[in-house]
Amino acid sequence: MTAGFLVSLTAALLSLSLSPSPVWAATLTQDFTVAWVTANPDGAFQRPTIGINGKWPPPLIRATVGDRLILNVHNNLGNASTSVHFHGLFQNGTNYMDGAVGVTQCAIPPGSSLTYDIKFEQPGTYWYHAHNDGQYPEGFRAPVVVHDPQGPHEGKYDDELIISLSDWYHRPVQSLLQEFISVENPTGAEPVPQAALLNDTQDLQVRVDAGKTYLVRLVNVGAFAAHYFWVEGHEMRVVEVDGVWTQEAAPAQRLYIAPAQRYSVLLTTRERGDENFAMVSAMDEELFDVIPEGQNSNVTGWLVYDDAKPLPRPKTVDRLDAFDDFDLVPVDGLGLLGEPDYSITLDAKMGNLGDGANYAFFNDMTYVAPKVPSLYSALTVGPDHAANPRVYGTNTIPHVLSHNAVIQIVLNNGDDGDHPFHLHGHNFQVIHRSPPDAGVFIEDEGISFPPVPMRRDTVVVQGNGNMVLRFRADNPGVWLFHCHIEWHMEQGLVATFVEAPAELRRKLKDGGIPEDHLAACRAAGVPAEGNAAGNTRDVLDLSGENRAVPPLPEGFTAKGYIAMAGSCVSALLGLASIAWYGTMDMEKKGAGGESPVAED
Ligand SMILES: *[C@@H]1O[C@H](CO)[C@@H](O)[C@H](O)[C@H]1NC(C)=O
Ligand SMILES: *[C@@H]1O[C@H](CO)[C@@H](O)[C@H](O)[C@H]1NC(C)=O
Ligand SMILES: *[C@@H]1O[C@H](CO)[C@@H](O)[C@H](O)[C@H]1NC(C)=O
Ligand SMILES: *[C@@H]1O[C@H](CO)[C@@H](O)[C@H](O)[C@H]1NC(C)=O
Ligand SMILES: [Cu+2]
Repeated sequence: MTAGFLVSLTAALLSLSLSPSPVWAATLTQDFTVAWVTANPDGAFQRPTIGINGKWPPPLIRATVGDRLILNVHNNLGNASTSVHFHGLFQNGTNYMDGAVGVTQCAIPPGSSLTYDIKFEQPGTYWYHAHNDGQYPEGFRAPVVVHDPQGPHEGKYDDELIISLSDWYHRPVQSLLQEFISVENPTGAEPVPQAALLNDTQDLQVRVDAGKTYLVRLVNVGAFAAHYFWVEGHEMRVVEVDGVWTQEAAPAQRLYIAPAQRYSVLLTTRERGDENFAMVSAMDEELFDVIPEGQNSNVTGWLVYDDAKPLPRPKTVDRLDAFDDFDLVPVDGLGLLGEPDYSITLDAKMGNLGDGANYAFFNDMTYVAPKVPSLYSALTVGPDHAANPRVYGTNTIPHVLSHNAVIQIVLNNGDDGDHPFHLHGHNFQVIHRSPPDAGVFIEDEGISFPPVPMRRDTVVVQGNGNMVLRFRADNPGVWLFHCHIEWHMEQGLVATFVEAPAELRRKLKDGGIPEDHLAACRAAGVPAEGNAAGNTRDVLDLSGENRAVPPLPEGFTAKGYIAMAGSCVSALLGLASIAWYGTMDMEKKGAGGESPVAED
């Protein structure tokens, strides 16, 4: 077992305090030296993996509400920059600790260090991961548990178990990315993981006692695959979803957990402990374009009542169905937010740009990180300009939100794949979610929203379906909204919400950015002021900003690329041949539409 670090239950102290200003019950200090190690969690392949302090998996972090963690991160990777994001923590007033490279900080270059000051103000199940360059599937991710001595389900369980689910790749992310976002992969088929892991192993044996109730915290720390999770012979009653305590739900046989999602469930063991039970995590194979030969998308673990008894093989399930989280009711009873002050429609789709590679788009725009982290732009372009989306750059897909406004996101998924969308700095009410293939959201009398909607920070929109989310813009900061499939994130399925920039400036005293964060920018040669292009004089002049690859030539279709990729045996496809093919296609078809994104 990896040594996590444990904090004594000090929240009682906190709740006794009458002071309105936060009193950090306990302050932990932890050093993370981030470096390559080798690991072989599926027993099939030794691979370089990102470890912490010489070990993999990285340590689980446990704290109690009210604790604070000073995390000193030293980048000893040698060949990669890094960062740490605490997924699901709102970072209220500490936007610069959010860890998103290009948004709230510069990447920590090799040889540099940076300190995160993390305040655990929310109870629940979270995780931390690198937030740079598609890096976390290299192994830099682990669960975070924030205990809640006053939690609504205290006393209902005897013990707690934490289990991560993940997918595992044998090849390094950077080489997978090179092949993935490439003219040779015009359809954008995602890299398929080699294995599934339960708690970073394929031999998980969870010792339990008969006749007890466990709070089981499940967190998907994977890159791509959603998992069906079940325990044979046992039911699960959901009580937490993404850090939100819910009323105890009806017993579920099976959960569907997409990357970045968390559930806590109550699981009561059997009265007689004379048998062991298989626990299965099955990656959703519908997400995979190809299933490589020899692929086993399932991983089995066991609830072990008796070491002397055999570990049974799991039974085959004919149809994988799962618990529907839509009707979960938060214990706090927070009602449906009223009519939105601002509604953002995001039409998501995948398509090709002029280099023939496949990208992801919101409203025909693909995300490209700015030269200056967006938060630093918000703080340095001057109060008037900070509210102008333009200064954050064309390809950051910026939306400026007014303080305390009710924001609605209508997400129309024009792609046939599912996408787990995540919002930093908030959770949102999921007020509508269509079945697959429902098309775009159309508001009419037929649709009613739940009075107390389920709230979470990562939610799956179905293929060619839609969903509607609401939240209050009560956390000034710059927050990403993105698909949590790491491959899609790298394809640009990301938007930037600049929330209450004026209040943000006021809230972060003295400019707010810690000196070591700015030092990381200097060490990396990244500008830390001005607009998205690093222009400090005329912040409305974006010349030189990072832009996406230009669109396909007019009239050119993705089919052309697919045909081309199929017919060209040579891997040496230069731009010349692309231009040639594009011209041919145009002559045949005449001028096409205006959309920079080709339909497929
Ligand atoms: C960095 O080094 C590691 C360990 O040797 C290697 O696995 C990885 O592919 C390297 N990454 C790049 C981008 O070169
Ligand atoms: C899963 O791994 C973590 C350490 O990473 C450990 O603390 C935890 O107890 C493990 N869970 C189970 C059920 O063994
Ligand atoms: C994984 O589990 C599912 C559900 O039982 C089953 O349909 C599938 O065949 C399993 N895959 C393998 C490789 O055993
Ligand atoms: C952030 O803190 C303010 C109080 O300072 C509070 O009103 C607001 O609801 C908080 N927002 C979130 C998302 O926690
Ligand atoms: Cu996605």
